[in-house]
Amino acid sequence: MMRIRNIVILTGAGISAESGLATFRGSDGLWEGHRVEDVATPGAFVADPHLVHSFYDARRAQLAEVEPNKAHEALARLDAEWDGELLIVTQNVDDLHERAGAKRLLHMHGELKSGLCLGCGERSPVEGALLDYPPCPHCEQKMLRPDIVWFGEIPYEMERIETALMRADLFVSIGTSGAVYPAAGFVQSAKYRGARTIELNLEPSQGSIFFDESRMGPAGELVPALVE
Ligand code: BJW
Repeated sequence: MMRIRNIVILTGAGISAESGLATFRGSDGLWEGHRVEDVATPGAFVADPHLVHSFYDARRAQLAEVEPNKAHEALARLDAEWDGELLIVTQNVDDLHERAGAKRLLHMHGELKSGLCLGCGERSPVEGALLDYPPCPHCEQKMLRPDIVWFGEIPYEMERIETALMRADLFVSIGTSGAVYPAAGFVQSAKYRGARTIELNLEPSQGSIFFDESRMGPAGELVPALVE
């Protein structure tokens, strides 16, 4: 049995589902009532900034009503206790991993509680509504857009992720459908480098065949069981 030192964990919307946040592609998916292309592309923001700001402002406000669940808490415990390398790469734009206490974490698709300045390109924390057009704290211009990686944009920290994947002995994917690249390809990168690969999901993901092991069920049960 290979000794595990370096772990990469990829999380998706399914890990936050038991906290009450909708996933993207489920039957109660977030996109119901919104066409993806209406809100999740740079072109859509240019065409209708009011609609896009309203959508993300509502989701940012919803964060105050939800709490991290057992899966977030289990990963935070693993982060605190694991003395090898560990990186939690989340596709989620919520803040539930950090509220559970995770530190070795990056948000590859951006964050609801951040704004990206169209003037100076700086990222800054946002608490209220971007529809109020708050000024950028760096350049003072009222040009903040949601700091969300939309289709056609390059996700954050790809180099750091690729480096971690190259060093990983274990890759765990939790609550993601495997429908969106480049995250959907991480399992193949990790496997190519020799990592053991495990998926935890309610149902087989689109990349299920690439995993050495698939455990099906709710993240709130499967993640604590994996970590303990
Ligand atoms: C549970 C559960 C429970 C439920 N317990 N499980 C053709 C081929 C390949 C690629 C492309 C292509 N055409 C275009 C592309 C690229 C494109 C892409 O992938 N498109 C696809 C539609 C094909 N990708 C991009 O444009 C990306 N950028 C890019 O590729 O740049 C080029 C580049 C990159 C790197 C290197 C070099 C070049 C950017 C993608 C940005 C994605 N953004 C979004 C929207 C954010 C806005 C927002 O939040 O509103 O990010 S899309 C949306 O999907 C969101 C999510 O992070 C992402 C993934 O969704 P996720 O998390 O998997 O959620 P679901 O709902 O799909 O799945 C949930 C799962 O949980 C399900 O399986 C459930 O069963 C499960 N579940 N409850 C456990 N309790």
